[in-house]
Amino acid sequence: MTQFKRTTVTSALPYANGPVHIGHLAGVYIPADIFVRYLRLKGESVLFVGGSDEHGVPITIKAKKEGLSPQDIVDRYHTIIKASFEAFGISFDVYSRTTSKTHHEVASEIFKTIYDKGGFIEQTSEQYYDQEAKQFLADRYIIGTCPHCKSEGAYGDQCEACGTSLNPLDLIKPKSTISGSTPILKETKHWYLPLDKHEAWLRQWILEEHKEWKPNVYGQCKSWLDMGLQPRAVSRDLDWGIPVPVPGAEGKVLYVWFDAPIGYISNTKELLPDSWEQWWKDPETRLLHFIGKDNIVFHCIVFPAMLKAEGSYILPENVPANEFLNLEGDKISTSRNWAVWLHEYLVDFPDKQDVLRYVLTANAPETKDNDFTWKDFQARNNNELVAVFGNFVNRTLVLTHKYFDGKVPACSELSDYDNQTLKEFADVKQALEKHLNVFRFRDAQKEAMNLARIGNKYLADTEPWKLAKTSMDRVGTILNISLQITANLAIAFEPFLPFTAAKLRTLLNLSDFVWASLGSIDLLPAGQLINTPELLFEKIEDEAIEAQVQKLLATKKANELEMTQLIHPIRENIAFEDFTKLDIRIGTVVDCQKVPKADKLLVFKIDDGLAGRTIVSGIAAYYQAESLVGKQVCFIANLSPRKLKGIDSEGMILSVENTDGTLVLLAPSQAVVPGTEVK
Ligand code: B3M
Ligand code: ZN
Repeated sequence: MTQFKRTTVTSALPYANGPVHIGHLAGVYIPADIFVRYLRLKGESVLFVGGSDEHGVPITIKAKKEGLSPQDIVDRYHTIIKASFEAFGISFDVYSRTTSKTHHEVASEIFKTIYDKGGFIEQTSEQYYDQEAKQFLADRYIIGTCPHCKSEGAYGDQCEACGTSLNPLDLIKPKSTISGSTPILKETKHWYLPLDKHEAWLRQWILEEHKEWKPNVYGQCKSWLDMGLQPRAVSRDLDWGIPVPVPGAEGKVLYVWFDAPIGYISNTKELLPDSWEQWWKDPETRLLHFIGKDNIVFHCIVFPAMLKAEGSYILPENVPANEFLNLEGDKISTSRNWAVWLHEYLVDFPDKQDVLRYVLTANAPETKDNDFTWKDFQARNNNELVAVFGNFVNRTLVLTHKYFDGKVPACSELSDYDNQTLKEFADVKQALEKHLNVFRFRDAQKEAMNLARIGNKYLADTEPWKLAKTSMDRVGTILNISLQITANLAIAFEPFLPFTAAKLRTLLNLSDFVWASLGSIDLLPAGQLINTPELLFEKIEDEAIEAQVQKLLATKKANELEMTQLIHPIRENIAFEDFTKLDIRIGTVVDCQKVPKADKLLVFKIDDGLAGRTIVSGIAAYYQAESLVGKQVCFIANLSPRKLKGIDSEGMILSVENTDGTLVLLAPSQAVVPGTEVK
């Protein structure tokens, strides 16, 4: 085991194309902040680096939509994001941005070094080009019909109706979203990082030397490595980003995932122009990346390969990635506005940053996706923060003022019960460290809360308010112990609830404030003055929770309304005679099979009341063939027969297309005689 001299902690750089929400906080920024605060409290040397990710196509699309420049967009969101992090006490040493001059320089230099060492390969491929706009089209700038579900408006990289990832070349009837014209294919050259050449050492380094990584991280890396790594393009044809700094690269910029992780380095350099290298190049520095699960491959495979190719950097020691946080049972989504936005939370719940920090850590998606609900938020606040932590501290402080004029009383003889309580609480430090050292923040916070539970129980059991008439010595001892526990809470909770810890520190005039003192029962000397008590937490009423639930319901309604707008406008009127030309009938399915070598097709044998007929239908993705036997369907009986995959299809089975692109078969609401006509 290497003994590290210092720790560089990075947290993913959020895209500056929208504000940040509770999912970001729970998955990345709170865990990183807890860890950093813990190390600082231990007196370790640590640097916490953050920043905004300001390049990439989504930002250019947003800018176009709003008629602004990409710079306007990133300026707006960088400011909002930075302010949200500050408000929640995310204690970055530096929070900068990838549009900074330093970043452009550092990213270009790293690219050039790798390039000069022959670390890239150049490849030419055909990509869509908009002749009117005179530019190559990023995948997101091309829309067309999805080759899978046939819905319109699928993007070049993904169909949002059926969720399939696409290659832009597969889109049917592709259109440029910039000019509306049909793009042509044109050759373009790009630089690729040959990950295949890095595979061997990556395998050894991750799979053999880092078995301690979290199972979700290790597992994802293993499956990428087992699939075999391919060269990855690190440049794009785009006019927003860092120009590729080599000859023959006009109109090309670095791919956003190439420059973004370098942002960690640039931001360090911006803060520490003279000593940044020790945080990135000294083997005695421990590098940790806090990220969400969607970023694992970039931080465990691509970025390390870049750093290795460059040659002078250290590699991460660990990448404690989290899973996702859902909101009230649904995936958090920026485009559907399904989120609790931090800047809005601060308006609705002013000065309650620690409540959200507490709930998000208690529910952190450390090993699996987790759910945030407003009911749980309320319950944890009222039953844990108010009823246990707040109640204990408040009673202790109020009683100290009542019986001892706000001065810490002396401790006299200890009872067996006192000793038992002190023993219990002596274990807390070790328990906390055990979890914190391996990034198990939920369990760690539970241990900190356990300290408050110990205190609360101690006060409830000893009932000092009943002893005031008989033995003030005893009251003094109980309150001394309770005050020492309170002081310990200020230390134990500093990483988790920094605002509350600071308040406690002030209330107690606590000067000895280091992690090493955790567990001590001499934090507050007898006679020390305690300030006037102030409530640490307050109850959250049903109305406040109901308002949040209503807000989400309104979002849901708005989203549904938007869905219905996907329904196509009514087509041109037709004459009645035109309708009567269609012979639509009901039949019963007597047999149904998959068509070999055609994953979308089913072949039906239909009882049509006459001789029976065969119809091929593209519905295999939505139904099991066997399950349809015996069902009635609706079909067009007089459509000219067509050959599909070598089978004569005599008609067409009718179905409806849902707004999500799925197909549902039409049937009469009760069984009818096969062959009856639809009128
Ligand atoms: N901006 C993706 C994200 O926000 C990306 C992270 C970059 S970390 C270098 O999820
Ligand atoms: Zn689709």
